[in-house]
Parts: sequence; structure tokens; C-alpha cells
Amino acid sequence: MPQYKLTYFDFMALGEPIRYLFSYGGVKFEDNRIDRAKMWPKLKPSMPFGQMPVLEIDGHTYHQTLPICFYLGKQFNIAGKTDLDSLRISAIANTIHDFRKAASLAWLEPNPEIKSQKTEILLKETYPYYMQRFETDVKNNGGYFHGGELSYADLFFAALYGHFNTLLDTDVLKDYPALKQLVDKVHALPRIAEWVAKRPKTKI
Ligand SMILES: N[C@@H](CCC(=O)N[C@@H](CS)C(=O)NCC(=O)O)C(=O)O
Repeated sequence: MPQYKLTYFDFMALGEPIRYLFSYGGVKFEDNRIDRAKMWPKLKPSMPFGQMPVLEIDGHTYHQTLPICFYLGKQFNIAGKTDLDSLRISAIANTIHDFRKAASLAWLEPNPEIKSQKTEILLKETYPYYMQRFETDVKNNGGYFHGGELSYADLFFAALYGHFNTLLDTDVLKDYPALKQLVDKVHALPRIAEWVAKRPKTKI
């Protein structure tokens, strides 16, 4: 079994889908959490593209959340049976990642006036745009994002649920019952439930 070391901030955010995948697969990993204020400025120049998460596999460093999730999804047989299934699953995960980026840009905006404009667009336009489409996908695919069975896109979304709630300051799934059922189903998987119970509790 390879040695895995995940390096990310002490938040859920983009680290959490990777942590969910390791938990789902029942694979041990080192959960290396970086303090943003104290440790990050020194560490940033050593990162492949100045950002995290990064995953070390037997001492080799890999970056970019989505390819890491695809790789782990493949290891655990939840990355699609055929190449076309994989294409669809990866398109969904990328789209969830796009939504996260839009939400985090509003949340991180330092100028209060611009932040309130960005937040209004996020809440009134971007959020319903994405969630309505995600909800329809899950309704049309037997309660999962693709093919009536669990894929890493489902884990990706469920892992980001708490993070989205913080970014939008609301329960983002209150009007989206199919998505809520999917997230509950993922959180009822025994190894995921075990991870969620024992993980460090963070807001973001
Ligand atoms: N495309 C990258 C984005 C990574 C990213 O945005 N990382 C942020 C944290 S979520 C980061 O490292 N921020 C610190 C910085 O840029 O200095 C991925 O999906 O992994």
C-alpha cells in the first residue's frame, strides 16, 4: 500500500473531498494541516503552483484537487465503469468545483461594497443556477449524480456541503430535497460517518 500524505489548510474546503475519498476507501493517510497565518507564507514557495491541496504518494508530490479525486476514485472503483461514465462524472465534479470557486470569491472579497454586490449575485443568481441543475441531475439519475450509483462526484459534493453552508451562510440544500437525500446517503456510509465524527471541527 502506498504512503499517502495530504497537505492542506486546517479547513474542510478543497481538502475535504480528498479526506472523504480516503475514508471511503478505508485507506490510511497523513492529514497534514497547515496553519494559514503562521506556516503558509513559508511553505507556499515550495508548492508546485503555490497552492494546496497537494498529495504526496510515496514521496512524490501531486497537485490539483480534481485529478487527485479522479485518481483516488479510480483506486476505489467509483470513477465510472466506462470512459464515457468517467467523462460525465468528471464533468460533474468540475462543475461543483466551479460553483465552489464562485462562492469562495464572494466570501473572500476584502472590499465590503464589492463583497455585498458579489454576495447578492451569488445568492440570487449563481447559487440557484447551479443547485437547480444539480438537483435535476440527481433526480434523473436514481438519486446519484450519475448512472444510479455512487461515484466520486457524489462524495465531492457531500464533502463540500458544510463548506458551502459557511460560504453562503445558509443551509444550501433547504430547497433541494434530492441533493439533501444524496448527501445524507453519503454521510450514512459507515466509513464516512466515522470520519465525520472524528475529523477536526472547522467552520470553513
Ligand atoms: N485549482 C486548484 C485550486 C487550489 C486553491 O485554490 N487552493 C487555495 C486554497 S482552497 C490556496 O492554496 N490558497 C492559498 C494561496 O493561493 O496562497 C485545485 O483545485 O486544487
